[in-house]
Amino acid sequence: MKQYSIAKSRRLRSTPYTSRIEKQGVTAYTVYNHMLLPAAFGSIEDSYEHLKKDVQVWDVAAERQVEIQGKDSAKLVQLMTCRDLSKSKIGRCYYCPIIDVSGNLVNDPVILKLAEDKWWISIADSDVIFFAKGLASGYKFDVKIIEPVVDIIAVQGPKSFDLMEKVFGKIIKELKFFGFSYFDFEGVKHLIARSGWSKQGGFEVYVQDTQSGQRLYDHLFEIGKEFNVKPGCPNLIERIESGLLSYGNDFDNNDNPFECGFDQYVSLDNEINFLGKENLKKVKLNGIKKKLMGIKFEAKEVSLSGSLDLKDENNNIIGELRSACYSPHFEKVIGIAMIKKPYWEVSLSVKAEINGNICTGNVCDLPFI
Ligand code: THG
Repeated sequence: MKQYSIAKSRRLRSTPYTSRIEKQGVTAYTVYNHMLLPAAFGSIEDSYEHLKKDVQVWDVAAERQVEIQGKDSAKLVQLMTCRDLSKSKIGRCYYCPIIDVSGNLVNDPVILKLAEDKWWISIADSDVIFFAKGLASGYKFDVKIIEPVVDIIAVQGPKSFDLMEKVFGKIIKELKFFGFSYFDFEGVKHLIARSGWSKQGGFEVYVQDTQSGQRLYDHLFEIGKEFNVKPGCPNLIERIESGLLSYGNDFDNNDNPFECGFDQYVSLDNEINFLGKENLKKVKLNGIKKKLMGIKFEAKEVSLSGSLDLKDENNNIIGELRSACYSPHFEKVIGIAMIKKPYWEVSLSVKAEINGNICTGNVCDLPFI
């Protein structure tokens, strides 16, 4: 396949770590929240094997924060998400679908409760800040909304615990999954959460002091040799096998949370008040007509640059393939697809044209592993 370079500009924002990852051999970028997000350092299969075995440091500054502060901040945050945050605690992260009036998804961020009146919405790739500002103005909320200077470094993989202990001490291993606290590096406090966009374990450092963050980035490589630390990035294979969904790829503003399997994050029957609640009640009553499922194909290679029609044996279109990769674990191509009712049977046989060849596959449940 012919390769193209990406034209940089002010509009396509760099990160504080861009010059470092370029020295380290980044080979592909994607664009996420109008910012560079590394997509490969050479072979993604090699990176996948390394991520499952050792530890990687990722420039995920493109996971931008929308900061909501002020007297009405809790009201505004709850208005945006269908997840019940009434019992949320300071020092915890919450995976929260953001929903519009129609009940469709706007984003699927991690929300951090920093104080009773201060929240960070750690967004996927859509402009949540304008949605938040529009709501705040329409509802006349007393809030301040900004995109603060926060540039996340993720440390992911089974050896991330030992690497992070070497920098921050034993205490970092006491962090619970989706908890966060503040840890010292060379006299600077950094907010660190036990989270990250892989299922191999790890941490995310929400860097606010850019210079200290850059020193931390370098330090992780200096002291990480014994753990075979390497630069990395969110890995397509690992995230599909693990069932981590991607806004804009697997689902978007034409899909609702029930269609995406987010049922456990939707609360309809209590006191909470969010934007799309009435429409989601109707969806729940009437039932959904499409849903995300997995597909396994008898193929060894795939690269998607859009969605791909899926057909049954009689050539009826049964849905669309939205993400796919070759899975070393299953030794075949696997993918995430939006499947129309009534084609939701596990092991239903499907066809798709992949790289010019008709491939056959079978529907399965998510997650794959
Ligand atoms: N970390 C931070 N910000 C982010 C992401 C991240 N913003 C963009 C994107 N990733 C948002 N999407 C997700 C999707 C899944 C998860 C986190 C962010 C995730 N899910 C866990 C799971 O599915 O097992 C836990 C969910 C839960 O609470 O049960 O981690 O990665 N800062």
